[in-house]
Amino acid sequence: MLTRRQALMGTAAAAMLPTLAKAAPPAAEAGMAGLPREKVTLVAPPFVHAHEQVASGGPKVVEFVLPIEEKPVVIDDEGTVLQGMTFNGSIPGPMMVVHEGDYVEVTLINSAANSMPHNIDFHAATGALGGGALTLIMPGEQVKLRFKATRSGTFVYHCAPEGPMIPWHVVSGMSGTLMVLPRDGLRNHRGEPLRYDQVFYVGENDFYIPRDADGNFKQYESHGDAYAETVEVMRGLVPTHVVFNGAKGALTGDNAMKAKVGETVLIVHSQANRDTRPHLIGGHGDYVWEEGKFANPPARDLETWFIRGGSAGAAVYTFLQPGIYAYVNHNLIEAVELGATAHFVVEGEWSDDLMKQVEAPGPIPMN
Ligand SMILES: [Cu+2]
Repeated sequence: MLTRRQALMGTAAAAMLPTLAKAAPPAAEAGMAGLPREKVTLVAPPFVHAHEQVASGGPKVVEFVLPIEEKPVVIDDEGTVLQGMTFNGSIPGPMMVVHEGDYVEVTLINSAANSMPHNIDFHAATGALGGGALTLIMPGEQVKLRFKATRSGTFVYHCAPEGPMIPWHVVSGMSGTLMVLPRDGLRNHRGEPLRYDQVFYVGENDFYIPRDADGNFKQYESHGDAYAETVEVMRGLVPTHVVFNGAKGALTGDNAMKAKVGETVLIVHSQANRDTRPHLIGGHGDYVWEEGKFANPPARDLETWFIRGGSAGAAVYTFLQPGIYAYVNHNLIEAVELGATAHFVVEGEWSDDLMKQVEAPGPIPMN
């Protein structure tokens, strides 16, 4: 006999609960008691909450609060509306940073204003569907999950409620990234310390907005109204939008990311659903962890890197020239037509040695 809650959660996840509930022995809890705790206030991407690159102490419990908000989101400059689902109100969800050996403790809150069950699957976590089996909550509920960050790297987290709800929630905006830094910070291919001056989190999303008979994007009153037709578009596997930070143009113009010549920037790029190929036009990836896992030495001098759908990669670059750099998904149709373009505005002094216009454009000499 299933309760309504179990029915909504799905029997597989519900069946795991009794076993899992008694799994934590008291000894483990006692060990936790001695650890220092830190409460982190999350910030909206592309920015990342303040954090140490090299851990100054031993492992701790890092506490995050992650409210879920279902809301319409405008995703392009024509006013197209996605029936969005968000962690912390942003698409992508906020980036969280801890160190290897720390415990991540997340309070997930599904507000009563929401209409659906949600949960969270951390690719960085071990067991219980990445925490998904322990975190499924109805509107009006909250849940607290703790897991040990045992592997360093950048890892996607996403909502994964059940069946067809999984891809729908993910392509509605419910994904983000957890970065687990090595305790002694990042290292280059020779094992020497690598530090960054700034970190930016670029979350890429593919959206599937249905069109009406005239080819215009349709708008719906609610998530429920949007569901059936959205799934039809999803099944075609051709996104109508491929964007950074939840909307076409979200990281260009006034919202461009800013840096200075000589500054070293860490760019974390996630795609929870689909492959992508980040490229910094006019720059490079000095050190790139395509798979985002810091136990592996970084590749060097990359022109374009590959982020597998369902993962987050990391690239370090020191800007050498001023100017506006486009940072794109180098499927250029997706970059230009579908929205996957961001800008870095970089101030500083130009190096003629690195590049110089030797002759300005002019007529081809007759001769
Ligand atoms: Cu969800």
